[in-house]
Amino acid sequence: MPPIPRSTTARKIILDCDPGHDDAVALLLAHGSPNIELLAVTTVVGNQTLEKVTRNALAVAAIAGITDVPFAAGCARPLVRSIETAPDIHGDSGLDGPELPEPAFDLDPRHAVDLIIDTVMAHEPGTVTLVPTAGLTNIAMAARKEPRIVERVREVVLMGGGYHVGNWSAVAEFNIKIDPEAAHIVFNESWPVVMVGLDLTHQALATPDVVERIAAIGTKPAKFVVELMDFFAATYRDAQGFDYPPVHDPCVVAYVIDPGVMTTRRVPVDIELTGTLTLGMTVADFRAPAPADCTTSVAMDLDREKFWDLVVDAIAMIGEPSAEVTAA
Ligand code: PIR
Ligand code: CA
Repeated sequence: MPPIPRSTTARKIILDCDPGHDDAVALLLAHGSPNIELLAVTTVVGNQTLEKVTRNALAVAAIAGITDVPFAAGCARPLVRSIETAPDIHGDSGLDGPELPEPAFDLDPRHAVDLIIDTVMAHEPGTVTLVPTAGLTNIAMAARKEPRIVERVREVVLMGGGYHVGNWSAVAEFNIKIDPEAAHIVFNESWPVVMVGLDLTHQALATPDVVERIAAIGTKPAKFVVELMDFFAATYRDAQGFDYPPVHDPCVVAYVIDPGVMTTRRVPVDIELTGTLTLGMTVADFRAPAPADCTTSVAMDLDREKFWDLVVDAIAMIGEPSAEVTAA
C-alpha cells in the first residue's frame, strides 16, 4: 500500500483517546483522511484501564497499518477521583467484539504528557490541534507541566459534555464526569475549546444503512469497524435503550477535517465541581451576547451525510494494509 497522500493544508493533530469502540473509529478517520496529519496518539484511563486502552490503540494501529506515528501511554488514574470505567458499553477488554491483532510496534518510551508537550513545542505556534476523545487528565497535566503549550496550541476540539443531556448521570457526560477537575483546568485555560458534546454526537447514529456502506468497502479495516459497531449497538441497546449506537468520537476528527460538518455557537462553558446532583456538568450560558473574552464554543447540529461520507471515505482510503504487511 502506498502511504495515504496528505494535503499540503492537512491539519496537524494529537489524538488523546481511550479506545473504546468510537475512539477506534476516530483513529481510523484521522489516519484515512488526507486532510489530517496525525502527529501522535496518546492514551489515558477511561473506558477501561490504561493498560487495556493502550493495548487497544496499538491493535487499531495494526489493523489500520499505522507505522510512522508515536503512541504513548499517559495517566493511569484521574487527578482527584477514583477510577471509573465503562465495561457495560465497551466490554471487558474496552474493545470487545472483533478479534484484536497483536501490536506491530512498541510504545514511545515517553509518558503521554511529555509526548504531547514535546510535539506541541516542536511545531510552529498555532499549528497543532489537540483532539481529546477521553477524560482530560493528560491534557490538564500537560497544560500544568508546560504552560507555554496553552498559547501555542491552535485549538482543543474535544468530545465530552453536553448542554442538555448526560450519559453518566442525569446531567454529566462520561469523559467529563470521570475527571471533572481535569476538565475544569482545560475549559478554563485561554486556548480555544470546541466542546463536541452529546447534543451533537447523539446525531451520529450508526444506523443500518451506514453499517452497510462500511461493510460494502470489503476490506479488513472495514470488517473490523462493522464488528465494532455490532458490539456497540448491542450494549447501547441493552444499557442505554438506544435503537442505534451514537459514534461519538469521530465527530471531533470530522470537525477538524471540515468545520462545515456541524454548526457551533460561542458560549461560556464551565465545569461543575461541587454539586451533589450535578458533579461534572458542563454548564453552558446561552444568554446572548457571549462576552468578548469567551474562548469556548459548543457543537449543535450535525450534517449527517457529510459526516458519514468522511468516515466511509477514510476507511476506504486505508485499504487493505494488514494484507500488504504479510505479503511484504
Ligand atoms: C461512551 C463512552 C463512555 C460511556 C458510555 N456510556 C458511552 C465513551 C466514548 O468513548 C466517548 O468518548 C465518550 N465516552 C461518550 O460519553
Ligand atoms: Ca472515548
